Amino acid sequence: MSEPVSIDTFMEGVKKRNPGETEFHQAVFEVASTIFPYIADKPIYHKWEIMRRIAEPDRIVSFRVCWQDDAGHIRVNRGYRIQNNNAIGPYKGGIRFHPSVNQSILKFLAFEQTFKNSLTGLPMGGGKGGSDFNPKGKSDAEVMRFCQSFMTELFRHIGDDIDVPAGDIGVGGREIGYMFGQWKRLTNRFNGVLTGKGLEYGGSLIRPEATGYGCVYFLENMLKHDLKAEIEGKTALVSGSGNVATFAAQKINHRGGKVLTLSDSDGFIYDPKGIDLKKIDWVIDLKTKRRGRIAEYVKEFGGEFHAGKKPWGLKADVALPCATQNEIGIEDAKVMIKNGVKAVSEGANMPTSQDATHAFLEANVLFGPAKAANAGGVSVSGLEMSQNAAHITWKEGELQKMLRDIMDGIHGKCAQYGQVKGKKYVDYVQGANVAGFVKVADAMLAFGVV
Ligand code: NDP
Ligand code: 2IT
Repeated sequence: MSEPVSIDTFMEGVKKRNPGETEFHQAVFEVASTIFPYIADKPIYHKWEIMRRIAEPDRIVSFRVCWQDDAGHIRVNRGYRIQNNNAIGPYKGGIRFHPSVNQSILKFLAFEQTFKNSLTGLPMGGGKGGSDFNPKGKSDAEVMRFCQSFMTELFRHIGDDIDVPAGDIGVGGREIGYMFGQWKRLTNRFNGVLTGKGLEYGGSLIRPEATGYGCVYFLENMLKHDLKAEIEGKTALVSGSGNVATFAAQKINHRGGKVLTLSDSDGFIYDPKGIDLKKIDWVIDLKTKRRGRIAEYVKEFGGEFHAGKKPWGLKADVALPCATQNEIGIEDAKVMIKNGVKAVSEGANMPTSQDATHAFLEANVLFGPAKAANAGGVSVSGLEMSQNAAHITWKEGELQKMLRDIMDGIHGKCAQYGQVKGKKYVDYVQGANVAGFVKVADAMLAFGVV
C-alpha cells in the first residue's frame, strides 16, 4: 500500500512521466490542488493511488490518417483517441479537428472529461480524440475523405458500450455525419456509437444547443445562489462564434441579458446595440453553412471588429469564454476584475489559466469551471445514448427539462463540496473537482487494483 505523498512530489512524477505536455500538467495540477487537501484525512485514496491512476490514461491510441486532397496530393495527418478512465461508464468525449491538436491537449481534455462526466450523474467515463487536421478552407469532399479515413482506424477502438465520441472544435454535424456513415459501412451496425448525430439518423433534439444553454443555466444558478441576482439586464462578453458560443449567446438573450461580443481566431466583434436573436441566427448560418469569418458581421450589422484581439478589455457584468483553452490570462483577469465583472462561466474547456482563476476567486468573482459549466453538452450526449439504446425518441420539452435538472444537480453538488470557511461565495472550482472525483474514486476502490 502506498503512503501519502505531497502534491509537489505527485506533480514531479506527472511531469517526469509526461515530458513537455504542458496543458496536461496544467489540468492535472488544477485538479490535484483541490483534491490533495480534500483527501489529506482520507488515507484510503492515497493507499490505492487513486489520483495517480486517474492521471494515467487507460489507453492512448495514435494513428496515421492518409487522405487525398482535391488537387490529388496525398496528405498525412495524425489521429488520436485518449481513453482516460472508464470506472463509471464507457469512455465518452468529443473529437477535435484543429491544427493545434497534440497528445498533451487531448490528454488534458480526456482527464477533465472524466470529472465532468462524473458530475453529470450519468454513467459515462472520460475520453477525447482528434487530429491536427484543419477543416478550415477544405472542400466538403476533402472533409468527407478525411473523416472516412480517420474512422477507418478509429472504428476498431470504439463502440456503443466501449467508447462513444462526439463533436468538439472543428467537428460538428457535417463531420459526425461522415464519420457515422463510415462506421456503419465498416461494421454493418447502426447504434449509438457517436453522439451529436443528425435527427434523421438517431440524433437527439437539443444536442446542438445543450452546451451553450447549460453554461448559461450554470451562470444563472451561481448568480441566484451567491448574489441573489439574475441575468436580466446584464451585459455579457462571449468569446468564440462556434457551437458553444452561439447557443450561450442565444440563451443570454432569452434571459433578457445583452451580448456585446463574439470572436474567432481572427479577432472579436463588439456590437454596443447587442447581438440579438436575429443576429445570432445569422452568425450560426455564417459559421455552419457558409463557413465564414466573424469579421463579416460588421458589414452586415455594424459595430466594431478588433483584429487579433480578445474581448476581455470591455466593460461588462459577466463573461462566457467559449472558444478555446487559455484564452483568459492573468492580465485579462486583472482588467476584468477592475471593470467589475461579477461572474465567469466557462463554456470552453480550461479557457482560464490557473493564475487567472485564482485572481477571480480571490476577488470574489463567481467562477463556474468548465467541467461543471459546460457539462450540458455531454449530458445531452448521454441522453442521446439512452435514446439510441432504448430505440426511442424523447420530445424537446422532456429533454429541455432533463438538461435543466442535470445542470441544477451539478450546481447543487458543487455548492455542497465547494463551501470554504471564511469565503464569501461558493468555490465552484473546489466543488466541481471534489464532487467529480468522489464518484470515480469510489468506483475504482470497488474494483481493486485494475
Ligand atoms: P467550434 O469549432 O464550433 O467553435 C470554436 C470557436 O472557437 C470558433 O469561433 C473558433 O474560431 C474559436 N477558436 C478555436 N480555436 C481558437 C483559438 N486557438 N484561438 C481563438 N479562437 C479559437 O467549437 P465548439 O464551440 O464546439 O467548442 C468551443 C469550446 O467549447 C472548446 O473549448 C470545446 O472543447 C468546448 N466544448 C464544446 C462542447 C460541445 O458540445 N461542442 C462541449 C463542452 C465544451 P475559428 O473559426 O477562427 O477557429
Ligand atoms: O468537451 C466536451 O464535453 C465535448 N466536447 C462534448 C463531449 C460529448 O461527448 O458530447
